Amino acid sequence: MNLTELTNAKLRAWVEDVAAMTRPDSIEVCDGSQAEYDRMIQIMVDEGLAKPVPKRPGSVLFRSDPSDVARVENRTFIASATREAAGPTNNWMDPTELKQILRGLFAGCMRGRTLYVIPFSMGPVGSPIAKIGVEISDSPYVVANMHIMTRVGVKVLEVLGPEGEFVPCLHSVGKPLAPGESDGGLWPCASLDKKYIAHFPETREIWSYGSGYGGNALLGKKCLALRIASVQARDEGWMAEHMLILKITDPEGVVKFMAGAFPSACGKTNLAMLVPTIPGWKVETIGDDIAWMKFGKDGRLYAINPEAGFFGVAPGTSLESNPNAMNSIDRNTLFTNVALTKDGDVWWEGIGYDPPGELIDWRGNPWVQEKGNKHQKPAAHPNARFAAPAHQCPAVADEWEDPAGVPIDAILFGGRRPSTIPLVHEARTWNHGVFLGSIVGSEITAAALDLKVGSVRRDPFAMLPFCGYNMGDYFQHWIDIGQRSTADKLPKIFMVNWFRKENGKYAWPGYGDNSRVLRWIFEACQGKAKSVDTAIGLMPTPDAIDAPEGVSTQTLAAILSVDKEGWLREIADIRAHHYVRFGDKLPKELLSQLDELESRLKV
Ligand code: SAT
Ligand code: MN
Repeated sequence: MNLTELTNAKLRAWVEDVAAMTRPDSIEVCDGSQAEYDRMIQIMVDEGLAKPVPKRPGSVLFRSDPSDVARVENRTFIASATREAAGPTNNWMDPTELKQILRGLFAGCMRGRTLYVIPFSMGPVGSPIAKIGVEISDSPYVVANMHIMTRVGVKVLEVLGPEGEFVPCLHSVGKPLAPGESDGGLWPCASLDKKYIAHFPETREIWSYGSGYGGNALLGKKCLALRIASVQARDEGWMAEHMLILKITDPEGVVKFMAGAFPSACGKTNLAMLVPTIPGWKVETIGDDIAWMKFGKDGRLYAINPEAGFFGVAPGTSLESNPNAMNSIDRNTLFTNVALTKDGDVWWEGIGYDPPGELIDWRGNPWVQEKGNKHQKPAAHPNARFAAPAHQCPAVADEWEDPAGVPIDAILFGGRRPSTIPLVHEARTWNHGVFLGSIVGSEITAAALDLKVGSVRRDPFAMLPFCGYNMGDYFQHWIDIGQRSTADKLPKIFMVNWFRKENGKYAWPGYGDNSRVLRWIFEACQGKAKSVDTAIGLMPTPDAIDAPEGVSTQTLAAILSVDKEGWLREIADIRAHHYVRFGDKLPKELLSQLDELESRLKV
């Protein structure tokens, strides 16, 4: 499609302004067709930027620049009008100053390249919960990935119409080409100090320069669906959360929906695609990373997955850890920074089998496994990714594209906590649940970093890198949401911890056995769970959860008990190191939750 076919005047004017600034060789409006996707892949294969993976039909591999392998949090900015609006957990820059720097970088930056206009919908096209964005990018890698991760093209322009609102998302790899120059098979990007992932919350704009990778470049994901959407959600009375969404069905056919927030590397994708070890139970996937939740007329919270694909970490993914993910990526998948086998397949550490002979590693060099050499550099980058369409997941739920969303029965919070936090406990009230979300964190071991044992890196609601405004105000927003409905309709809130250790070893097997905990949560939602009231909240009775194989009754009892001393240390840490950061933005309700918890523990 070309520019003249854009009927939305605001969109057309924006594209024209950007083109005048960035000076691309040509402009293309993406229609979202399979032919367009295939053409993008072909362009990159011809350029030497993509390598076919013949063992997985329709799949290709990309090797990024070593400086461009992950999100860059110290180059990510929330440029709100004031520093206070961004809050203590975000990098703030003055919006006028930042725009000036960016205009300088964007000037002429698309020379020698095509400017792609990518209209996309976050959420099923036309859903009342969905939002439209338009990304301008000079990267065919971004176009192809956006085809998988979002809904792209003509159908989105139709919903947008001549007057509709969209979030403008401007992206460039930041590497203009001189006449006759090409990328020569090398991943284009700018040096680290020139990368900017910039958000302007008041004007709902995203400007991303210099990175081609993942959350820095696929602007619908973390930039729009979390950072900008969290601001819109605050203003409009809904929620944009870093949460998986799953559907769970009991042997009688009763269905519940659960959403869960966990920091990175805590197994969100695995939980969303879990294969239960308890007979007769079924878990199906709605989403693995982001949930948008709005109140329905019935006072319940309805969630959609705004994405259309999975952008998962490859290393560690195997038929054992996550068969549904493995079966989702056997075709039509874009791999980035994994290793390639001689016979045309991908390989990574933790795929579940040894590499079949010599590989090409993620940097493009020959690589032979040196068994027993713990210092050998990995063949796949630890943050190597797959992007696969969600509909390819064998466990995807029928409702995954329901425009109305699914009613959420339970919200789970969790992190990696070797001690203190039990396997599961239930918040007494909504505000108690908000308290639990606000203290989410992962424990740092003395061995790993030279920090005090028991010190915790807090990642409230798993939103630390993704909240587009002051985290104290975000806590308040959660409290306000609880005022908008009644306890019988609001989701019940739970904290889980799959990572308790005993004598240095994991006390709980995790993965499919987490279904045993989900069953108790399910029963709690029905008011049927065997529970005891404790100082920290409601907990399963000793016989409420069946011990999986290899877990003794004593161990299970230990991870289901209240560690009084541990919690008192936890409270002291929250007071001294966590809550103080938010100053007078900390909602008084959370401070009273902390005080009440402390006094309950001290009796
Ligand atoms: O690179 S992404 O931000 O898309 C993935 C992640 O870091 O969670
Ligand atoms: Mn994530």
